[in-house]
Amino acid sequence: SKDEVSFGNGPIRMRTFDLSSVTPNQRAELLRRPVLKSEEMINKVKPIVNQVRNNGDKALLELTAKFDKAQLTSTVVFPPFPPETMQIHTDVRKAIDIAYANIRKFHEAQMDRTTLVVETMPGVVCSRFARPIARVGLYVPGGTAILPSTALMLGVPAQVAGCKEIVLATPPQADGSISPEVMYVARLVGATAILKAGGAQAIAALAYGTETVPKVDKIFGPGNQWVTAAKMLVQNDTDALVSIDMPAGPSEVLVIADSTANPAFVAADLLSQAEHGVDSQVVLVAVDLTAEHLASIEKELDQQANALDRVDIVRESIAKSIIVKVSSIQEAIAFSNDYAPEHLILQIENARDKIELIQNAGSVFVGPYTPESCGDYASGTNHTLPTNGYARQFSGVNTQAYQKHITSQEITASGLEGLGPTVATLADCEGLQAHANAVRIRLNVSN
Ligand code: HSO
Ligand code: ZN
Repeated sequence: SKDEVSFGNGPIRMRTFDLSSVTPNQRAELLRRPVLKSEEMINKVKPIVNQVRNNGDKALLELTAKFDKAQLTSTVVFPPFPPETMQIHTDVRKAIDIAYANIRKFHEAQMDRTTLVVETMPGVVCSRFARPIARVGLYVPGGTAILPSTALMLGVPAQVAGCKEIVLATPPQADGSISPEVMYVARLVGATAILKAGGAQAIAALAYGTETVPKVDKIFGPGNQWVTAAKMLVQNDTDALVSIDMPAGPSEVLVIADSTANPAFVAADLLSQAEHGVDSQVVLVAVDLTAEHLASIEKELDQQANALDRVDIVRESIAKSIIVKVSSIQEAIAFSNDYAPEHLILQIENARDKIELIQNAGSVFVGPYTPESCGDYASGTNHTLPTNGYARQFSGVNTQAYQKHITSQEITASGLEGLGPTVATLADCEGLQAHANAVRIRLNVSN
């Protein structure tokens, strides 16, 4: 099966399948993601979430000592943040500033500033307008990499949408500090509080609030299985009254490459996703490639992988990754649409013309000079995207995810004369007399 692989010390290579010779069951197997065991995880996080919910800051401090090895006396930091907590290298600051500007530009353009006004019948005017979600929580994972980029991706749309409270949660180092790059971004995006906590305990604190942690209305951001399970749990608790951006799973890329693809570029893109974690999902769909072309991609993959600091992670994720051979672009895109990848990279001839065929993907990277890394950091698009096949029904994080829409209607006396009988008839039909009365009482007055 697709999951049975070993991680020896041999060449770092993917397993190859020819789509023309697999059975429908095998094809379904190739499209499958690792099982997330969400129910089991939700049961595991429940005690942690309840602990924070019942004991607030005390529980949060205990859990942070236990899981992050940090002995804190307080778990929240409010602005202004001390300058020494934001000291970063000049080159990094300049890079963050450029990324911020691009992300901001793209996310400002996404904001819904319109008021929709539609007269559905004479004298019956319906409208719709957006308002920011007042209080948002942004979860920036810790783990094997520090992620100021995720702080940007979650914080910029919150700032642009006009959210009043922006609480950024991230696990502290053992010394109790937060990475200065993340702190710098927190200030840039106007975070109103930093929560020094991670995992399910951070999600619980954001959902319910504590003595010091402000409660939020919606929680955004990626995370491990604990974080995801906690988000799903609190979302279903009407006492918490909180929503979430989307369910998250391990990060993914699907690259479609044809005979025009540069083997080194293809290999580099596969590896950029593979280095995220041992559970990263990496798929190469090879469109009618010669054996030599495929061999040079595999050679590049092995060579580039061995030169990476994170070679051990890559060895594991690449061993679980697959090459799928197909004979046409149509077949390739059909497979990709069924897979619904978080990231889709098109290293094919006339890539732009093929976009209209794409039905399911979080974000698309078009042509040979568009590596996923650019979207991960700085092109302007968001990198918090649906994984696990959820690109079928979810969009990535975007500015409108920080807004909600209100509808409104205004009806004139003569408008009600036109519409009222319809409403009264439907109310009678449902046996809801008071509804019908609310119309008839007005029609009687105006007559
Ligand atoms: N590729 C990740 C985002 C990221 N990459 C952050 C680098 N830093 C999301 O799938
Ligand atoms: Zn990445």
